[in-house]
Amino acid sequence: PKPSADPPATTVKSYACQRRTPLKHHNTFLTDALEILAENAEFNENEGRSVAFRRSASVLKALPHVVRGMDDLKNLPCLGEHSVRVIKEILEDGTSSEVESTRQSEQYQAMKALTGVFGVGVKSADRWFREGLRRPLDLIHTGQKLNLAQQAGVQYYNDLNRPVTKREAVAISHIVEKAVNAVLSGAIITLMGGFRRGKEVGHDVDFLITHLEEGAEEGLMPKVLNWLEEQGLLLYQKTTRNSYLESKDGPARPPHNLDRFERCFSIFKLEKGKEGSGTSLNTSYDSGTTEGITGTTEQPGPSWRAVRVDLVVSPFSQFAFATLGWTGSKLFERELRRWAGQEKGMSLSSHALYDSKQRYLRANSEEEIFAHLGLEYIPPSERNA
Ligand code: 8DG
Ligand code: MN
Ligand code: MN
Repeated sequence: PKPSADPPATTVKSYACQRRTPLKHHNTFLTDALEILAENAEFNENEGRSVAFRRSASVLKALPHVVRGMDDLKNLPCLGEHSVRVIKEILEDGTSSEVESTRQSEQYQAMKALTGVFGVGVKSADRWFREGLRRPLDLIHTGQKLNLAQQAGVQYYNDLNRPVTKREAVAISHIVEKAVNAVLSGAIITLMGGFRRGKEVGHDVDFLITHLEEGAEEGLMPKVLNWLEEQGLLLYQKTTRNSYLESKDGPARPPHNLDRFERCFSIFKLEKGKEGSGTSLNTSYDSGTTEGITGTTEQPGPSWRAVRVDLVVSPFSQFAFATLGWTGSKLFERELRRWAGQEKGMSLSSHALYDSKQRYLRANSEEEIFAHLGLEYIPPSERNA
């Protein structure tokens, strides 16, 4: 057969969970812009608009080439009229006036700064913005009433807004392993979230903890936290039952399963110089002031930093679902649940999958869950939707 004149047009599937999205892609100049608009829509509590921009951006992340002209957008799914207009403007003028004015706007900047405080959501940030507050320190200066999470958020603001490196994530892994092993032998600890998808930095470190022996994981979270507390490694923690979205669109499940599934938002105290022990590399996250050998020189700053850590405990029977649910990205997760519901009449959560007849579908691996959903398996490194 003769080669055709035109290369085949790139086909992109419409759900993010049907396609491969690498961490590094070719269209950051467009996706960054669309994600500013998505973020701004979130600040205005317009979820529909925010998701539309995120879906558009995500499609461009999956393309194997740079978008150079409007022709490159032909046949692409999910690109709404508004997103197309923004893309067109950037392709023609180099920038989008809407994106630039959003970026410069007092509201966007204040909302970004205020929601950048751990424990502060859009609702509080918006109320403070309307009261004239602009920066995290304004919360202190105007004597706002803050809950414990927000107090910690303000106190450790600088550290928590400094990216966590892979090296630091590994150091935290060692601490979590030590803590878990001290209170229960044979537990399995897995790094989740962005680091599992291959990211080199993150805003936090996410862990999933389970045990091969069903039930052995019960009561583990408080014991681990006690141990960490005694060692002086915890700056803040809040444990909750993991009932994420379950009550809204989740299936009926035995209540005892829900009861023992726990999560913890925490802030760890990580000693500087502890990260990367065992290698001669000494890449410090700051201005290069960390000495290779600690204790022999005066440190100009504090000898530790604060790091956000999320811990989740799952019974082994739910481990595959929890693994899939905590790997991300957030959009990938959202699209998986949308696919399950809209295309298969199924119901997926980080605990279970139920088919259209409310029958529980067992799975021992992520691969089995994708298969139940009729999806090609996408490895974590390609879930950066
Ligand atoms: P980052 O920290 O590097 O910024 O990126 P990330 O690791 O992808 O983001 P994350 O905010 O730490 O979220 C990691 C995954 O955890 C994400 O896929 C969504 C999931 N997740 C939450 N909250 C909850 C929850 O309450 N329940 C469940 N099941 N999953 C959640 O963020
Ligand atoms: Mn994370
Ligand atoms: Mn997290």
